[in-house]
Amino acid sequence: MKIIDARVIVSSPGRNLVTLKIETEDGISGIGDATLNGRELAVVAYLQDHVVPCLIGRDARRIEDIWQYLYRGAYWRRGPVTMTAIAAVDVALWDIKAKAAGMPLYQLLGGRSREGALAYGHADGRNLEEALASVEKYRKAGYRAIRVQCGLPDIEKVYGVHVGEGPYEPAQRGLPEEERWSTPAYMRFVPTLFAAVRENFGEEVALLHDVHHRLTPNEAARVGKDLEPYRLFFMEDATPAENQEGFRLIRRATTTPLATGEVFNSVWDAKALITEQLIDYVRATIVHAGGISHMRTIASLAGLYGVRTGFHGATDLSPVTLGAAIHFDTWLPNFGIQEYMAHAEETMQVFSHGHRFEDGYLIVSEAPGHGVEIDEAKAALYPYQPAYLPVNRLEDGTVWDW
Ligand code: CS2
Ligand code: MG
Repeated sequence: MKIIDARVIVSSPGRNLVTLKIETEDGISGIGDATLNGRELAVVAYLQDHVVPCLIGRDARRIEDIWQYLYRGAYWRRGPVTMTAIAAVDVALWDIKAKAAGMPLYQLLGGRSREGALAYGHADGRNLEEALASVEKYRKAGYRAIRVQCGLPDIEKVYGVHVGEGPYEPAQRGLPEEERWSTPAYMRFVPTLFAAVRENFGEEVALLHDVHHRLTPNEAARVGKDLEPYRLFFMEDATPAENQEGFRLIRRATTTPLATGEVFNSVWDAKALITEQLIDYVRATIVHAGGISHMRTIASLAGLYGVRTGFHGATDLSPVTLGAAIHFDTWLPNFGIQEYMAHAEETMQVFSHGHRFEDGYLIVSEAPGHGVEIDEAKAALYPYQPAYLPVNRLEDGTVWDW
């Protein structure tokens, strides 16, 4: 089954998205997501200049050999650009193999382990009143798990709080915007937020929160302790996780479940966190961590240590990643939870899929492959426009983690 063509499709339906399409001599094609928010063109160049020329003529059935060729053969291994490019190839090849076998991807991985993947939605508000109203909206929509993010008094823009209509989109056209942050204001407010949510919505709904890398390990320990009475499903990205050992300090201080890893791109980023059981959920995801093949490595290691997956699922991961993730979630024994942000209407003009949200769960597509397709003609209607994530600063101007 020779690869006869591989092309990179850059499109901006609602936001910049990059898709790799691989075609074989048998007439079967597959697609993979290659989107790296704010650095899209770096992955486009890596694929077009250094990967695609090496793919033509190879056997599309040799997924593992091609993965090893692109990983070990690059010499300069790991990193978000390299591993996103490898992921796009990997997912497209798994899509092709499943289509050739005439089965949905989850069957090829090992079959169903659950009826549906527990999903969490994003409730948010500029203030406590708006945040509570947003939680109510998600409860009425049938979500069993809800992430809650809220603005802070006197802070203009806070991660996870959208302004205006349409889904939350942190990347803004043009050069990076700068935002201001106050850790003390945040640490004072966040227990109040979850006390109010529990008071209004009771103990049953699973609550999640994304700290978004902004605390030191000791500050994270404090917030984890302060949130214990509200029994979160997980507290995410409490501190920048390149300092894996920093989580030892948090773990010693609090029983609030911890999740991290959406910025990870290989198993090596999570090895200590998993083997020392410093986290409860690993958030690395298919598009940025080397595809389905490498995510199986990460998820299998996690499973040995009681760590479950909690795939990152923001709208800057294309519908292709969401589709592939739901297949992976449906199969994986140590699945935890799937982040689910609805993509913009424009995005869904370009991509089609067969999965659905039902009673708080994501139900996988039964179509052969991962079930997601791209309409290249419609994709061409949305040209790329530079857009960047914000840069964060403390109130004294110090650059901080966004
Ligand atoms: C966030 C993301 O969904 C999440 O948990 O951390 O929205 C993240 O900010 C974006 O994916 C960055 O591109
Ligand atoms: Mg996050």
